[in-house]
Amino acid sequence: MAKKAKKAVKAKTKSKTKKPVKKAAKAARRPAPKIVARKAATRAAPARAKMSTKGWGKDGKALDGVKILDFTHVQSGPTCTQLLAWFGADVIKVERPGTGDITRGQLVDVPGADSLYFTMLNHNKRSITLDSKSKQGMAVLERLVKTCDVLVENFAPGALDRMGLTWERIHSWNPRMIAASVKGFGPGAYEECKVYENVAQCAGGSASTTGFLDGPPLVTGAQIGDSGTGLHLALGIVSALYQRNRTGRGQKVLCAMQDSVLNLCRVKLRDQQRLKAGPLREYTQFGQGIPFGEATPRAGNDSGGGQPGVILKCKGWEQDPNAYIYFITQAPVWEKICDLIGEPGWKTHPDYAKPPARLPRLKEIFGRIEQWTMTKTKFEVMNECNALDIPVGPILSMKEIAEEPSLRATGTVVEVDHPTRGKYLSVGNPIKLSDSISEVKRSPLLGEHTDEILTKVLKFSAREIAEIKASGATGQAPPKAVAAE
Ligand code: CAO
Repeated sequence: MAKKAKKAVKAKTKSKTKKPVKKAAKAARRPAPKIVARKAATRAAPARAKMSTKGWGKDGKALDGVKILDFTHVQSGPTCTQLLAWFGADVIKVERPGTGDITRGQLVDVPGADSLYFTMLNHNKRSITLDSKSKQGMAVLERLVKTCDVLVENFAPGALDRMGLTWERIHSWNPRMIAASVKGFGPGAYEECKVYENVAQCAGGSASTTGFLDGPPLVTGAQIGDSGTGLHLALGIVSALYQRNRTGRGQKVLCAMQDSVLNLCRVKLRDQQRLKAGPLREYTQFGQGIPFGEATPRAGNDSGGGQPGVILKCKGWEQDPNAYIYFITQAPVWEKICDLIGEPGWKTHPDYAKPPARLPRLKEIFGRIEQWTMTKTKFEVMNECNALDIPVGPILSMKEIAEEPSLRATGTVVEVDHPTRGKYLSVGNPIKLSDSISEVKRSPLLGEHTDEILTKVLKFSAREIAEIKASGATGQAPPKAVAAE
């Protein structure tokens, strides 16, 4: 691709030199910024491929041909490389012989089988076992670096350097290599710290703004520190691949977990600055007359968009902990809400008709709406409100999500078969491309593809492979290959 891009740039430069002298002189008289802009546009234009004649979804995958040296473990890095694998990249997961990714053996539910923690984060990858700290192991790594397009890692700060894989070394072995890292913090006071999910949630501003005003800070169940950072990193990698098409060289990509969490909490930094202009009127505490402090407060279940919203009980709440619905009193549909709950008088009453008048009465208003929602199941509320464009959100349990037919139909929830653990549910690719269809393939067994990678990807000879194995660099003999489903 880069070759094609170079050719295209060359061709354009060539045709320019052939232009008549008159035109060139005229061009030279134009204001400088225009010329600069035109030059930049020419330089940035990627080579255009001929349009495919194959049907949608039948011409390979978005990242076909991209090889990833996947040096990731636990959750943040594996989320990123799993996404890239779903888009067609060949992801080669390098694991320590014997144990592999530590999550293989964490939170085990089927003795002897890889945990769901591991299997649900490592679909569509191949696994090679390699002791990167041995001489032969490093020789294999060198070949991997020279063969792959991207190296992704989320070791503790400095671990890659200690292994001998400094950026300078990687870049000298393969100047096209993109080296992507997840770290807990960016450069600064905390850069040496090891970081896990909840540490990032706390340091990124999520915990201080989550929970109720009268309670302690709370972490959220969504793994915004790990999976959230993996998502950010994947975008960085794809962008670097795109830039490489033009520049021909790789670059470093860094995502700090603190930064990624903060990026997802940007509305809270928005509110921090709005505090200077006075109290945050859309927060429940404003209507309750509770003064604001110096920092963005915990907002309970208030909506971040400025429309009053709360979680209300629905029919069956006494037995079912998830018989609740999120209800937003969005201004444009206020009159429909009044009719629906049997309070048509509120449409014109000065205490209820306009949003500012409602603010000090939200407790009473939502109490009245809840009297109505408690007479219906959350799905009945959803149906009745949606018919009127009133935004509501049923609180779905993981059980309900696992059984939801529409999520199965779109491949967002998939059933996967695994040779040692049997069938299990997983979350498929949440990003749908119409011309790059994702299939979810089971995660690899530890070292399952060691031989295949040494032979077919890295092209080591039989004698070299025997030497590598004899040195112990790949650990014990890999398990018998198991037929892919
Ligand atoms: N062969 C030989 N050694 C290997 C190896 C291999 N194939 N793979 C890893 N190792 C070594 C590393 O080189 C490192 O050795 P040194 O400490 O001697 O440099 C060692 O294994 C441990 O790596 P680590 O420090 O990354 O692992 P840890 O369990 O101590 O820390 C974690 C885990 C996640 C806290 C840390 O990796 C980290 O902070 N990562 C960045 C942030 C991150 O991704 N956090 C999210 C984790 S998910 O919640």
